[in-house]
Amino acid sequence: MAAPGENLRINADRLWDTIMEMAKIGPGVAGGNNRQTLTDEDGEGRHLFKKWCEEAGLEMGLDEMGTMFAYREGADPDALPVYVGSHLDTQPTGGKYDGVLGVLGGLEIVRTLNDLGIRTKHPIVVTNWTNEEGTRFAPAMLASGVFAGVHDLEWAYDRKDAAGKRFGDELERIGWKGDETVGQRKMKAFFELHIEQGPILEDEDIDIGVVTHGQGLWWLQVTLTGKESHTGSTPMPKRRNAGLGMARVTELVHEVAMDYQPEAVGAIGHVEIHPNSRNVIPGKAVFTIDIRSPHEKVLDEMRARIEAGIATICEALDISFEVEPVGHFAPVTFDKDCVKAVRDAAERLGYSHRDLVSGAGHDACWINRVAPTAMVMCPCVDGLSHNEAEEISKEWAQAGADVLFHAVVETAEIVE
Ligand code: HGY
Ligand code: MN
Ligand code: MN
Repeated sequence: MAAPGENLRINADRLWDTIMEMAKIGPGVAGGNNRQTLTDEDGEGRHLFKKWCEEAGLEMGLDEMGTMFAYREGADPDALPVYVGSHLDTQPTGGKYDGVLGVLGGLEIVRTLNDLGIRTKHPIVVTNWTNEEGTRFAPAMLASGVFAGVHDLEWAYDRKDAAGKRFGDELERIGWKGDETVGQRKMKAFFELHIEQGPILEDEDIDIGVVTHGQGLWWLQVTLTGKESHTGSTPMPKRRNAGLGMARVTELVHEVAMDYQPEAVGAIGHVEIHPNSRNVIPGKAVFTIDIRSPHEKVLDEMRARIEAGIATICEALDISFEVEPVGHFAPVTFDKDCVKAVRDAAERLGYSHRDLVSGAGHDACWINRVAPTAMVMCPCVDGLSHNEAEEISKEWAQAGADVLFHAVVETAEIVE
């Protein structure tokens, strides 16, 4: 396949302005975004993305999970399309670039091809996957998981948020439930551009992460049940303190992850304490453990050690426990040819690059099961993400989008 000329580049100013325009929807309180999945703000962001896609001559498809597929014709309509995208939903205290850079980077590819009057043999489809974050409705990467056959559609519709609202009902409420069967689309390849969400590229002053693998993950929801009682008049030996249990499990998760350094991480991010009153000993604690590693064996060992530790902690405190896996994916190895297209593009364009294992999960991790897939990463300031202070430079966005452009266009094959 003829590679695009090294002078073929995207329009960095237009990409940057488009990202800043999207950032106005669902603003956070500290400069980032709160555009959680299936909220009115998510719906508003979808409408804006659809408007831009239609202005670029794309035809919008929508599946039963609300995933958006903006289709650009190819010279050969029977050729399998090349898909490119990520997600527009954010964390409650999210940044402007997590996910958004990958969706709007895909749109910028189309806009640039339109500017240059370039046709490709294979159609190109810019994609916005519903509920990548999993913060309002667990698990993460929900729609791409249904698309890849990992989750059943009805099971996904039944996921509930903290207020007890169903995913399926909320998708209907915001008016973004499509008719297309999830997963029917066949892809020649899928590419995703994403900020690194870690410090490696910036620390090493490298422009591009060529993502060869993604680490695996377990999300374990733990419910500890003790007994509510007065914080003043209940003698210490008689307490059944679920809050203390949660604190000890939090320390346990950290210690276990530290035993497998540098190839493991672990923390507790979501916590609900009941009744959460200043002078009541917590009778119940519900929280989610997030452990990750590039190695399946490490991941499983960590899980086993943590579950055994929870039993020991609860016995000592006379509290009961339940552990429910609410999210999991095995470590991912991305497609060698797609990874090579990314690496060759960075080389051709003169961007410094290095192979990288993704610390975060991405829709690409599931789509890799049903199509040849690879990811492009760019640095982010201090490696910070899932924080409103998340920041990248326009140059980093340009480097990432240029490499994405070349990888996608080379795979879609330019028609002279
Ligand atoms: O959890 C993750 O890794 C992703 O940000 N949803
Ligand atoms: Mn993301
Ligand atoms: Mn994220």
